[in-house]
Parts: sequence; C-alpha cells; structure tokens
Amino acid sequence: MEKKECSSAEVDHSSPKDEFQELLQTLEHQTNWDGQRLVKYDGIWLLELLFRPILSAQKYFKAKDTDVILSTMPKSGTTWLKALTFSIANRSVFPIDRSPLLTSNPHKVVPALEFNLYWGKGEENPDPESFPEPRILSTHIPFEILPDSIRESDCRIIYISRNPLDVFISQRQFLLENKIAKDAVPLELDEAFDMFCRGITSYGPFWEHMLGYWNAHLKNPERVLFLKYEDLKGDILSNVKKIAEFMGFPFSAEEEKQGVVEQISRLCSFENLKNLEVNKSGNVLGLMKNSSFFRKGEVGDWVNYLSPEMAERVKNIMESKFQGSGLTFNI
Ligand code: PAP
Repeated sequence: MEKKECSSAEVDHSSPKDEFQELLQTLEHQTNWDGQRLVKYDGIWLLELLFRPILSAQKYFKAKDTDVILSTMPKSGTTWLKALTFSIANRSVFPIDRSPLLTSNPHKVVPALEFNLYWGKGEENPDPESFPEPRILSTHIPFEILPDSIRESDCRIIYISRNPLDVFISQRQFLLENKIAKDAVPLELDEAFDMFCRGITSYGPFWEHMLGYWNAHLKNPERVLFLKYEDLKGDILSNVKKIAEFMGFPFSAEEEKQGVVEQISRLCSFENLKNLEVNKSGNVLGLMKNSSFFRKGEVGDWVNYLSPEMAERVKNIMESKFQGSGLTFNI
C-alpha cells in the first residue's frame, strides 16, 4: 500500500493538452494562511495541490460495499482514527504486540485517497483493487464531492470532528512546523484566525465540511458514523466498541473479558504512538514530519493561543452556522 515519496515541487501539473490543467486555469483562486493556493471547484475551496488527486479519485475510485472510509477535516483526529480502525479490523490477523502500528506510522497503514491512491498520474498510482478487504481508506474530501461510488455504494463512512478552536490551532501549529509551501510567509495569527472565521481553513472549507457529513449522518446513520474527538478523549472504551460495531467487527463477550478493547485503546493512545521510534522520525510523502502528527493531543489547547474574544466570535459563528442542525461543540 505504500508509494514513492514525493514532494510538492515534484507534482507535475504541466503536461500539454491536459484536461486538468485547462480546467484549473478557469477556476477562481486565493491563498490560504500558509501561502498555499486554493481553487474554487463546484463552489468549494480546495487546496490546488489536491485538486488533481481529487478529480482522479472521483473518476477512478470504485468503492466496495465492504470499504470503510475515514473522512475528516485535517487535525480533527485522523491519525488516531486510522490507528483505531486498523487495529479493530485486523485484530485477528495481528496480535497487539506484533501490530504494524509499532513499526509504521498510522498514515502508512491506512492510505489516503488523495495523498496515496491518486497522488501521481495514471499507472504511477497503486491499484486499490489489489488491497485486502475490508479496505480502510481515508480522505479529507467534502461529502458533496466524494467519488460517486462512495456515496452510492453501501460502504461505511466514519467522520471524526473536533472543537473548531482546537482544529484551528492544531492546523496552524502543524503548518508552522512543516512549511509545506516552501517560500511562502504564513499569515500572522490574527489574519489566519479571521480567514478561519470566514470559513477557510488551511485545507479549504470548514463549517460546510462538518455540516455536509453531519447531515449525511442524520440522513443515514447506518452508513455514516459521526464522532467527536472530545468524546473519544472522554471515554475511549465505549467509543472503540461503538466504532467496531459500526464497522461490522463487534467485540465478542470473550474478547471483552480478555481486555481486547483496552489493549487496542492503549496501543492507539496518543502517549503510546507518540513515543514509538517510528513516529519520532521520518515523514509522510516527504512533506510532513511523522512527529508533527503527535503534538499535544489535548482538548482545549486553544486557550494557550486565542483570547476569550476570539473564542466568543467562533461561538457566535457556530451558533448561526449550526442553527437547527443539532450539531454542537463545547467551548
Ligand atoms: P491529519 O488530519 O493531518 O492526519 P490529525 O491526525 O487529524 O491530522 O490531527 C493531529 C492531531 O491529533 C494533533 O492534535 P494537536 O495538534 O492538538 O496536538 C495530534 O496531537 C492529535 N493526535 C494524534 N494522534 C492522537 C491519538 N492517538 N490520540 C489523541 N490525539 C491524537
């Protein structure tokens, strides 16, 4: 499932008579907080870097009913969810003490549609048809523009959301550490925060991203599970059981008695993963340090960076954006 390392500078958007290139030139664009270009596609702001992979995923990805798709807004708990779902689905294949997570970063064991499956062009990409089932795959693609086959198949989608203020700080600290747009100067905190409040994250859309998956969950809870990072922090054991049931891999009474739920929770805990050698060095795609995916792992770290007035502003936006939807976050 692994693929060749590749940096943003190597992504070739320039082949002649390229449909993608032609389309790209017609799109409205703007710069995000850390100097990366965003383009507006189907009314949704997307990282230009991910535009070709997203279109390729839309065109080529064929979902299977047995697939589990992990969907997230970056910095909402993707790495944690990858570790948990991989461990749940593969618990009869790998005993905990021989888990691939002990020697590979969670982003290596659960590939992402945009970063791993469709990052390159054509045959450079791995063939997901050859992956063992159930295929667990991740994506940051907004619900509305997911590949049709994901929305139309019976595959399951697990979305993890997080308190918006912690998402903002986690994204910002990650980008300051990784400097993905090499020569760009990141915006000052106040300016970046203002952009975030207007609905633009370092990745693209924010409020609509969450609402798209929240509404999909309300419409079809059997197919779309909606989790909150804070709930997992508060009670990991019942959430591991909930995820396992949703994936179709419930724990037997015997497994529960043997403490398998606790073992998986411990293996995937922030403290355990952060301290593994594999996560202290190396990188994802030559762009992002493995260690930067394990920063603090706390609820409410935003208080160390943002003022009460800034929090109030987000609270008000949240109330108006989520009004009547039933979606809430404690700030
Ligand atoms: P991604 O979407 O780019 O893959 P993602 O994993 O969602 O990133 O976000 C990383 C955040 O999850 C970090 O939060 P922080 O910046 O507030 O610290 C990271 O610390 C946290 N995180 C990573 N692994 C775990 C884990 N096992 N348990 C809890 N939090 C975790």
